[in-house]
Amino acid sequence: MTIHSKEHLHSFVTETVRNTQVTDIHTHLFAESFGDLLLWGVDDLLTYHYLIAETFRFKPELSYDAFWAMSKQEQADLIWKTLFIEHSPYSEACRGVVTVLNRLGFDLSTRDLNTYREYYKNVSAKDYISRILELAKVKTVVMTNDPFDSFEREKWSQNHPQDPRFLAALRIDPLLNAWDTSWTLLVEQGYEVKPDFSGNTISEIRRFLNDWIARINPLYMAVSLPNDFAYPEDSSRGRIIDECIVPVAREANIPFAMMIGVKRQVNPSLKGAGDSLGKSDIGTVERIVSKYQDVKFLVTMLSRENQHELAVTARKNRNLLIFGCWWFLNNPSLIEEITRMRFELLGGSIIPQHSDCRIIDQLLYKWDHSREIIAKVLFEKYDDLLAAGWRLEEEEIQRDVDDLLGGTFWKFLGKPDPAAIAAK
Ligand code: HDL
Ligand code: ZN
Repeated sequence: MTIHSKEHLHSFVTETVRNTQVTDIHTHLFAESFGDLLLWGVDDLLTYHYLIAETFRFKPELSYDAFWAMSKQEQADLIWKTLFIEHSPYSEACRGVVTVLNRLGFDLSTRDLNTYREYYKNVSAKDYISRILELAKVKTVVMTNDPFDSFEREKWSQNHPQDPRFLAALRIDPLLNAWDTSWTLLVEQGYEVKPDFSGNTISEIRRFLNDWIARINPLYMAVSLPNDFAYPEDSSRGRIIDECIVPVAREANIPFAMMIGVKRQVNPSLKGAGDSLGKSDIGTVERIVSKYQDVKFLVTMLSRENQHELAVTARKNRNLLIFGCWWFLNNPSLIEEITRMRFELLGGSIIPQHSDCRIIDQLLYKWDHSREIIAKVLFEKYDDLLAAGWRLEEEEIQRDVDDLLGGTFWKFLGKPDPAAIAAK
């Protein structure tokens, strides 16, 4: 149907973005078969590392060791008291918890954490996963799978039937960022590698990658890289990228995802909350993606200052697909700024958002909050077209939103969207 009015346009765009199922291309979630690797429920929600960092800011007298010695429930109680009772929870990570509890139908007027906990005593992980995916309208979750994690390796070796809603991504940070120690982990797994790359090391690293690709069928290989990541670089990382990652990605026809800009453990006392960021050199992205134009690259960068140049670099390289407002950028003001800039520079050839969820409950807020912003900016862009006399059709807007929320990702992979096929 043709859209003629601003009001019709606004309601159609808003409802379409709110109701279109999404492929969440980067998360730290796991299918139920991965056991304790899957985090869910209000205590996991409250002990999210974002909230731990924010709690310490109001607790100068609290020793890090005293906090880490607490039980998860004791930590959650302290976080709830500090961030939700003693202060209003308007930071994005706090508001997210409020959104989740509200969407689950809890009575927020009581602010009684123990009442909320009661619900979780009577629900199974299996049922809860389905409830959250349905409420959040997330049809596919891409996991972060770590071949260097012995617990996760054991889970894969048990050959559980795979939940089709949870697909894999092969995460290889130790291989690229800590070769001086990770080479021993490959030896432990039966690969004849040497720290000095002598012998069959290069072919054995490729065998390691190909074995894991065969085992978990990842949609892409991924790595997070420091803000001082350089390329080309005469280093183990530079050599493994050129001689292992790129040829394996090419042969397997899967993208290499680079997540650039992390400063790991700037405050080790905060543990998982101890990472920070730094502005990176866009030249590294430019040189890698332009050198290997027959290989596909997914890239997200952590610094706000890198976003404009990343979008321009994507204009120059069709084998580069940029994604998400990652981590410290996943806040309404920055999502709006970055999404508007990307729509203006790249139209729909982007993946505007991923959730990065660690706790499955978070899908409710990370997607609710981002959908509102994507809809707001998208409406503006369509409204500009309407004002310029362009004919707008509902079917075409639905097509565009399907692409933004997963279609562009699957087309970039050169694979059909399995959830779309299953839904037919
Ligand atoms: O390296 C990554 O994938 C990051 O997303 C980190 O996991 C980070 O701790 C995080 O959870 N960001 O949201
Ligand atoms: Zn992540």
